[in-house]
Amino acid sequence: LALESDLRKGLANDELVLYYQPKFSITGEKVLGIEALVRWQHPEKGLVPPGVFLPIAEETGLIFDIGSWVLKQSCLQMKQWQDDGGLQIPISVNLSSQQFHQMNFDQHIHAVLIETGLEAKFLELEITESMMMDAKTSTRTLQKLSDLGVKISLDDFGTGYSSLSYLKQFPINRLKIDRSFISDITNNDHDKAIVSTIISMAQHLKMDVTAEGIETKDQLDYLMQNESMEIQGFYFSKPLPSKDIESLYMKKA
Ligand code: G
Ligand code: G
Ligand code: NA
Ligand code: MN
Repeated sequence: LALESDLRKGLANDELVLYYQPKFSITGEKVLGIEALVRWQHPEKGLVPPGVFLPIAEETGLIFDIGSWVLKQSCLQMKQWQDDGGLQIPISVNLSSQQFHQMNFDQHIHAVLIETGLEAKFLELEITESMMMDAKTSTRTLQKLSDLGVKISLDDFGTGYSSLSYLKQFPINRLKIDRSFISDITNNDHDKAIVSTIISMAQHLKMDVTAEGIETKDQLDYLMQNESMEIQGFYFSKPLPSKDIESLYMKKA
């Protein structure tokens, strides 16, 4: 496959780049965290989104090298923002299933933290429910990661097939409410019920909550009563190159 060998070369030639999407307090005044999102700056095709090349990376095993690169680069960048800009917020990194389930993944994370100098509490790993199908192995890995001091977020929450008992046994710090529950929240009573139930459940389980995919003022206004909720979405910011994060948001954190 042409794209596969392109991707292999791209990785070697430093063509992967990270974009960064800030996550805000509900008023938009504070940046509470930043999510790293990988893109491929292809010499001819331009900016290729992860939905196009990550499936190829997963089929070919390139995902391990790409995943390691993303982790290291994310930690380096946040460490630099902390040292130069005084940021005291976490960087979130999305994991693929194969990456999470690789042998000694916790030791890999530990090594990246040592190498980059980022404190564990400033790294947040985003996993999805569908990655946790083998509950026993997953619990063990999550527990080791949690013992390191890194934070765990359950991404796209509500769209997978996990049972609620997972929430009981996994050391999870944050639920990210999937944007499919947000897109029609001002009109749809079922979405309203689901979102308020997730928020209340998270509070009782002492987990933090992020609402994803906020695109409009109406959606934000609807969520406004949830003071401690973290907000992510195009309404406040789309994913941006690092220099834009620096010029726009360093002061806000
Ligand atoms: O950024 P964008 O909307 O194009 O992301 C599309 C999908 O790719 C999302 O599900 C996102 O979680 C995933 N994604 C983005 N960056 C990474 C990454 O570094 N690793 C993994 N495993 N997934 C990522
Ligand atoms: O699966 P995950 O939640 O990691 O997906 C992250 C991706 O979602 C981001 O890379 C970004 O491109 C996309 N995204 C972020 N905010 C919004 C939004 O407000 N609306 C839509 N449609 N997509 C968003
Ligand atoms: Na994510
Ligand atoms: Mn998500």
